[in-house]
Amino acid sequence: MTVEALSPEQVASFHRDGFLVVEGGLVSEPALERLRERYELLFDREYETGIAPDEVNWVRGRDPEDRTRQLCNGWRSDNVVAAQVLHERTGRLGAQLSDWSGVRMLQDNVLWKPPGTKAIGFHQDASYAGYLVPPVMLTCWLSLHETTADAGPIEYVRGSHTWPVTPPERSQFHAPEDWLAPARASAPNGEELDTVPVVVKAGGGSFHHGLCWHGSAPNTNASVARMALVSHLVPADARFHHERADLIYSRYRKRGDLSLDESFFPVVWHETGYRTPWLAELPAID
Ligand SMILES: O=C(O)CCC(=O)C(=O)O
Repeated sequence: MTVEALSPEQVASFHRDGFLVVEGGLVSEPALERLRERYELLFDREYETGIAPDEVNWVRGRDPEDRTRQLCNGWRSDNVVAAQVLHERTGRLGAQLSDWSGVRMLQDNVLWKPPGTKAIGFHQDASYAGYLVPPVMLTCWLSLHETTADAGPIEYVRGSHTWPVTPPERSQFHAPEDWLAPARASAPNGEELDTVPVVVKAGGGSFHHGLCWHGSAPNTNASVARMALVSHLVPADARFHHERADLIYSRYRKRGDLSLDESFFPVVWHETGYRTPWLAELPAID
């Protein structure tokens, strides 16, 4: 059974902690196996649509085996991934938590963390959103495997969504030795970090506020491969900043028009019932 709405208690706990863990039911059973198969193809650079993801941070044979395998905007390359990260359910639940009237896809992440892979440095997603107005984000993290605390699942610093935004330290993102250091350095008055690993069933996951500090420890579990699929969402009415640019994503900014084009940033859910029309062409995966 999939989760179609969140309870008032779940919404309250998201606002209190800056994240919400959902034990299961965010990905349907039939979709799980189909999605896992797509990871093999994507990291072999076999792209169903003929289009490469916007960022390819690991390629088999090119990059060290102990790195977390990561792509950004795998949905442009693969329609099954697109059907999941652009799912209406994700948008609807995201809107419930954020109080936005509509939700738009900014960017996905395809993450694969086999045993022995290193950490992802702690960061705030919204610190990467300075090229947008408003510079906010809400993230949905889906696990395609059952997770354990030692398998390097995403981890949150409880309550850190109330801390100020800190500029991103890109060199500390992939495989840092001290993955918690950026969060520790940002903690007001040297506050102890209350970290919470997301331990869920396959198909479970979490939502987090754009300012909530998070990352993941190395995968020290000998048998859990740990694949995750992430939707970074923004309000449906978000626009490009007229001046501040992102090195990669501002390539989609048109001259004389600051709107986010729905071919690249589709509206996945809106309270009016609107959803970007081409999303109806994606395969049914549930
Ligand atoms: O899955 C991970 O290791 C980290 C994911 C992440 O940073 C994110 O979802 O923003």
